[in-house]
Amino acid sequence: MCGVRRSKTTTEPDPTHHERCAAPADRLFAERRQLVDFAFDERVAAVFPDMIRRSVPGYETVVPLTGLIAARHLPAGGRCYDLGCSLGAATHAVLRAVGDRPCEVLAVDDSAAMLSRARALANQDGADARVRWIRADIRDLGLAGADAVILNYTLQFLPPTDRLPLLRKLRAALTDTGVLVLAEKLAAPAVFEELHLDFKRANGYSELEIAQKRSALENVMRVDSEQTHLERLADAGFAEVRVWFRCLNWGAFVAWPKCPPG
Ligand code: GEK
Repeated sequence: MCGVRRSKTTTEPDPTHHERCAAPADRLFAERRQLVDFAFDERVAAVFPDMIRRSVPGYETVVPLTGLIAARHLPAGGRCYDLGCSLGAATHAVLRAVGDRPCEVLAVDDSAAMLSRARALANQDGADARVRWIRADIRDLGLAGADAVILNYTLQFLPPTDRLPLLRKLRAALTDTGVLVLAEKLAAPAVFEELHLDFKRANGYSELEIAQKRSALENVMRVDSEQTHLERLADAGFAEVRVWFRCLNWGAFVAWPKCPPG
């Protein structure tokens, strides 16, 4: 890989961020309720760490590895964007992976509830001056000079027609030695969909919770296949795209604007 740096680190989840995020259990869909579209509001933000850990197979592996990938591309003084940062898990993974190296992490989310919790969590032991928490719609955000862009589990919430324009914007904002990390739920064979439901059941979600959440997400989260992602990233101008993680119907991609991996 060209223009990359090594960092001394581990693939364990960040213990401090992990502990700080000791969130109440997600019971949002446990009682029968009137169907409304899923929103990243205060109720979701309050249980988010528990919700995402019990719902997304591989999340606890993808987050620290995302930090390692980003850190390899961040020179001293480099800039990383965490788009759809929620409570800042990937941002903390990047900081952990870069150690003391100076850098700038711009953590962006359009949910006021998520961002205020992210800020509060980050400030618990004193804010890291390298992070800026920004409330914005990532489609309207001006980006430049990006050495790493993280877009984990967020593209799937944009209207499909907005996805390619966003990826083109990210490609244009990345330096030649930069990297995009993209994680998503994927359209996949029925057997993986079924196994994903088994994963949720094994993590304590009831049939009612699973069914109600699925209905709430129906108009909000639309997933693409692995092939669609690969083709769209190429269309957006990335020279090299690889799948670096797959677990059932979830996956993560790495895309390089110019320099193919070594
Ligand atoms: C993690 N990356 O923990 N602009 C800005 N933010 C948005 C937009 C938008 N247009 N649309 C959605 N979001 C995180 C997890 S969660 C994934 C990401 C999930 C934000 C939204 O507010 C939410 O915080 C995040 O994207 C998606 O690794 O909950 O499945």
